[in-house]
Amino acid sequence: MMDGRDWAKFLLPYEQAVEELKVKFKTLRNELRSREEYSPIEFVTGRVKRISTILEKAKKLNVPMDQLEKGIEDIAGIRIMCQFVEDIEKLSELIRQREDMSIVYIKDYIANYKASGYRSFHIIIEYPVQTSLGMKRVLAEIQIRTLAMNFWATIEHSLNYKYKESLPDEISERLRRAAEAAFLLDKEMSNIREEIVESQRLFIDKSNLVSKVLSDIQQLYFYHRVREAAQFQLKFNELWESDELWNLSELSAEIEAAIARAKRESAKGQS
Ligand code: 0O2
Ligand code: 0O2
Repeated sequence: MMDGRDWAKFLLPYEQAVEELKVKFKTLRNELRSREEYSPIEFVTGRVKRISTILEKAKKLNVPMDQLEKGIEDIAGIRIMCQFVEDIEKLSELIRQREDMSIVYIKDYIANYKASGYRSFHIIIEYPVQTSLGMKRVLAEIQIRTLAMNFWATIEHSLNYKYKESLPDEISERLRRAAEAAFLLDKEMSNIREEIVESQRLFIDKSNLVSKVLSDIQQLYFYHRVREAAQFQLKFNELWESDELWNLSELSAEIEAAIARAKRESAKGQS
């Protein structure tokens, strides 16, 4: 109790905020997983800053002891890990839309990464907690980062903790290079992901086209175009066996034209 403050009581609303926010973001992750089969949230952690680090930070930032609530924004801290860099934007949009917290400001350490190499997207929010004494708004920091950014930050943080300010220059330089490597890893993973999504799309397009060609051939039988239908079936079999299905759209167009001809002639015959 450095300033006669009852720290346990002071930290209570922050503890409540961290617990509630963890539950909310874990629930959001589960909800998105069941609704959309994919969630931009991989996992969520949270912590209340330790008293000693609150005091150190207050000293570093010249925050008077009676201004801690406004001056130290990360007493309550939530960390959300994502698989891909693109998820960070999606997630920050979801946070922007929420009505149970409001954004105070954003620190984009991805676009403007720190000299140390640190990358992460920080959102400072104001969050209302309902206490037995009424509603209290507390500040909280949400750090959003990829798994690679988190891997780097966790190790860099523990080295900095161990060596304090005296990290040898050579190690700092190697850490900066490691941060660059993590950044390239994220980029490569995003590229791989895009290719997977694209090949899944092509696969769906192809299987839709196969269904369409086969049902169009059936239609020709319906118009008694038996010979034509058999010829198209033969062509389809050839393409299928030689694995040249990219020619399928040409065949599909030919069959469509044959159906249109058959329809015209059948209409003429009826009139
Ligand atoms: P699950 O089902 O394991 O994902 P609490 O103990 O209640 O105060 P919490 O959130 O349980 O708080 O613990 P903490 O330490 O704040 O958060 C750790 C959560 O993050 C745990 O999930 C870990 O499993 C998860 N986690 C940590 N590192 C990784 C990681 O590298 N990958 C993945 N996928 N998850 C990680 P839960 O909440 O126990 O649930
Ligand atoms: P903790 O709880 O130990 O993580 P400043 O430090 O003055 O530049 P400020 O006001 O502290 O800026 O806010 P900033 O920069 O947004 O940093 C808040 C938190 O971001 C830090 O909390 C870290 O968690 C993380 N962070 C920022 N820079 C780095 C970095 O270079 N390396 C790592 N590993 N993390 C960083 P604390 O205060 O360190 O506390």
